[in-house]
Amino acid sequence: MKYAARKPFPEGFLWGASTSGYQVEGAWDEDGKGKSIVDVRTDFPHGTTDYTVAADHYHHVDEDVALFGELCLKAYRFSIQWTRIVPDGDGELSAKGVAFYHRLIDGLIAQGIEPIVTMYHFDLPQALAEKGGWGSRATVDAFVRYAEELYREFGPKVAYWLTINEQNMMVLYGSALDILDGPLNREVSAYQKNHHMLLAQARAMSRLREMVPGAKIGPAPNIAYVYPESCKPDDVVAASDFNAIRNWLYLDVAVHGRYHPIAWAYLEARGLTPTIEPGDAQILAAAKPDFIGFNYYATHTAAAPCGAGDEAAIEGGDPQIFMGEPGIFRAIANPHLKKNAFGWEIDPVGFRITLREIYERYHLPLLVTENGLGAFDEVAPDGSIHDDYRIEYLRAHIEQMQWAIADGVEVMGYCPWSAIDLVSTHHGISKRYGFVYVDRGEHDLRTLGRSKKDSFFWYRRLIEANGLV
Ligand code: BGP
Repeated sequence: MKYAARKPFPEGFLWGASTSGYQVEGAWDEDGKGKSIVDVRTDFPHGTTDYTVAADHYHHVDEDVALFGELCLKAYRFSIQWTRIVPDGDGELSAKGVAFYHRLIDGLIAQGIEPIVTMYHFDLPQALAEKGGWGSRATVDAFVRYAEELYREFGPKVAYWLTINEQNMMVLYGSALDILDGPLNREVSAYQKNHHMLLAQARAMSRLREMVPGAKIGPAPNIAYVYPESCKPDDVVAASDFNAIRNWLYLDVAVHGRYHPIAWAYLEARGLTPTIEPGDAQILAAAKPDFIGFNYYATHTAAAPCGAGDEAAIEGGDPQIFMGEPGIFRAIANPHLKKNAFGWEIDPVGFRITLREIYERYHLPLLVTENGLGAFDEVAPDGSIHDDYRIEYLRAHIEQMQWAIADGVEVMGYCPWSAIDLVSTHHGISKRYGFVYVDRGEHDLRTLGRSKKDSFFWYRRLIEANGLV
């Protein structure tokens, strides 16, 4: 639909920015922090850096929060590292780890920035992975206990909580990136682990209700609408199947407490249905999110499977993301979309479509927890960073989000990835997303100094105007 005029963003809209603990903090073994599965990873693609220093946010926290204040952020979405709070995942708490996040949260609040806490962002404690990881129900109990500790400590200060970042990406591609259980526990199916994570999420949502009345909580999957390659009915079925497997499986359980029928049929056909124990259905049904958080980077396009080579990845795209599945769908490069420097498609209109689809299905307010452009930024001789490509990307997506608001979609906030440069999941530090530049290379740590990119000043003006200017 085309409208004559845009609707303004609502008052109190949460203009924010995102990071995750292990990608930004560094100090991976300081002050009693335990190791997580990402800390012990060694096989980095393209010879990129590990996460030991990252953006060294742990040692720059006051400076970074001051920059976020200067950026006029209304919200900051970050993750707490489980291993900073409970070093071995289910034992003693670390007082120093707890103190670090109090310092961060207090700093944000002093700047008038709403903290939005992700409880879990790919960083399972290694000690738990060694005891069975997400394949074991003991990890569900450990997660719930960790969540309770977070609510007890930070509940009085934090109004918005996110359970698990990109659970669907962990299940679909986690073994390729070692972000599910690390290289361990591969004998347990990813869908059994998924079921355990869904239980952990449901119990954590229910405990927040009891422990911090008034606080709000939601899931944070990566949702990308899947287009059919053509109007050929078989292509439409393939797209619908992949939508169910990739997107709705996760949100249906989070919101309705039951598995999506097509996703369940897929699990049955593949012999992948999880063991569901007595009481699980009640746990899932009892939990209700207040909002849906989701990460959006680009849509997908699917064609009917053709029997051979369905699993081939799109050439030039990210193999972990643009892969088909035999008998289900073939991944297609969308000829109508541009690509970024890493072969990822760029689809702002797909953002509007994705917002509309989620809202139509679930009728809950939406919080965009990630969206952004990874690029090779260059520092000019005078120290400035002219990232006009990032401004263009964000502007186009914000514009489409505003059209979604005109469509009647309730959007409560937008937290692009990332507040500050950090170590990317796929491409190290060279693939930058931040409004704030961090002076370091893949293996040369340089000064780790901070500087503001052009997008910093642009985003600040936008926030001050409560929308596009
Ligand atoms: C999401 C993750 C983030 C972040 C982002 C960008 O999947 O939640 O942690 O890494 O993708 O991906 P990349 O860093 O690979 O460009």
